[in-house]
Amino acid sequence: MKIYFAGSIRGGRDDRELYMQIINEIGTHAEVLTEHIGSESLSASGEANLTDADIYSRDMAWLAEADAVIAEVTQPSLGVGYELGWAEHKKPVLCLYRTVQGKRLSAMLAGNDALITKEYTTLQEAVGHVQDFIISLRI
Ligand code: 6K6
Repeated sequence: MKIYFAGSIRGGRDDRELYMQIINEIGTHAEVLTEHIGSESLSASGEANLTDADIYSRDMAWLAEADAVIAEVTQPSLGVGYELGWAEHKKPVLCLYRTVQGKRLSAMLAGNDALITKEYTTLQEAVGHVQDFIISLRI
């Protein structure tokens, strides 16, 4: 099974380490097409050897190839929003949102029946949501 993991890059890298931990968990059940999203060397300022057009073409090809999408959506990101809009109604999609005091997830995700949205506070909870989602894909 191939999973496309989506997380903020130019939207901000504050949650990078969390992405890496979620990617590691997904990787114990499935192939993660986008492992680089958690990479320390992928900063918000760039992957110098790829043009934006290269990144777009590569990522859209991976998205089309994926069996499902898992997105960490706490840090708002135009790219992640675009990927989710493309994937809805085409693939199963799990959105993980870390509860942050004083903030709320966009209604365009929270109110969207085409997406499974799960809130969490601890990594353990996020891992549980990933496991439940992957089990549901196998049924
Ligand atoms: C990083 C900084 C500048 O250029 C880079 C390299 N860029 C990307 N590499 C890989 N995937 C990317 C890149 N930029 C966007 N994406 C895709 O969009 C990823 O699959 C993420 O899920 C999402 C992040 O979008 P932004 O808007 O936060 O960058």
